Amino acid sequence: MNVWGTDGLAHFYNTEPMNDWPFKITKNTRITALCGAGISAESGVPTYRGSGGLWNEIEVQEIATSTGFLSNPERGWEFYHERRKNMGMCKPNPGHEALAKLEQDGYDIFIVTQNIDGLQQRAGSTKLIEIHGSLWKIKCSNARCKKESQRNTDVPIAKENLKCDICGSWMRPDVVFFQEMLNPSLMIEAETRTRESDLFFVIGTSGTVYPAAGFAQIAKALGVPVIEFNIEETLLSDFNDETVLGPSGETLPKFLEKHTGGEFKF
Ligand code: BJW
Repeated sequence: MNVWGTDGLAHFYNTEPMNDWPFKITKNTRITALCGAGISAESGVPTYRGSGGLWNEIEVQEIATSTGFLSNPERGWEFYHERRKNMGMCKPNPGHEALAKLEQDGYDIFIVTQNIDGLQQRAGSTKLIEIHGSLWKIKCSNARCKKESQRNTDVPIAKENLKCDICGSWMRPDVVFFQEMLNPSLMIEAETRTRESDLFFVIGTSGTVYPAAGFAQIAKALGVPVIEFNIEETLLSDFNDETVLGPSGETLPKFLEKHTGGEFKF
């Protein structure tokens, strides 16, 4: 389907790998992929928004903000322990694996993921930054405390480890809550890479959360081709050159095989 956007440019909504897209991906093509919860949906990880979305079930202000979480840390940890338990049972899917294999085959792919589940690293991607943190790291909730963020995969975390051993404050998941700044050095890395890209993928994100969604807009403004992979149109669809509709575990491998001229095989 070919749709004319408000900017007067043609926007393509495809359910099949594009036959007419002229771009050939080679090992010199610098690809950046902005990923969101949708890429993990086929692994069984719930998305945040839309039907079945995690945020429909909870009061976001009470859990996913610093003041909400610290107003009742036991309730907050109950929520995050449950997610650790569920996510720990999930496995990477073909969408994660296709991006990981692309890197392993020598293609220049860099991932800016909003996901905290660690599934892309488990699939084998290493050139990746987690801009919203990780469910598998914890840190002290006292910003002035010197304790460093640490990896912790316990489910549940033992009660004594939920208090900082330096200052006694509550530990919290090392994720980015609403109204919290994202790590500035990761922001610079993401923006620099976006600006240097030849091709930009937007995979499984609703594009509602900033500053993450802004990277797709930066890429577009710089004339970098932006290709979206999603099961439906999003707020970013009008900024994209193409939207490939369908589950990313199916569309991504096909797309990559097709647009490398068959050189990449999944
Ligand atoms: C598939 C699929 C399949 C399904 N295949 N696809 C007004 C305007 C602009 C900004 C703001 C504003 N008001 C407030 C803000 C700032 C705020 C923000 O953006 N809010 C918006 C909601 C409006 N941003 C922040 O607060 C950020 N910090 C910040 O801005 O600091 C400065 C500041 C300081 C002081 C005051 C205000 C600002 C921080 C954002 C942190 C986000 N944190 C979370 C939680 C992480 C921890 C946890 O998980 O518990 O990160 S929120 C949640 O959303 C999570 C995600 O990473 C993030 C993005 O969600 P994502 O990945 O896009 O998921 P969904 O569910 O939204 O979409 C899934 C998509 O997949 C859908 O499109 C499906 O169709 C698709 N899909 N199956 C392909 N098989």
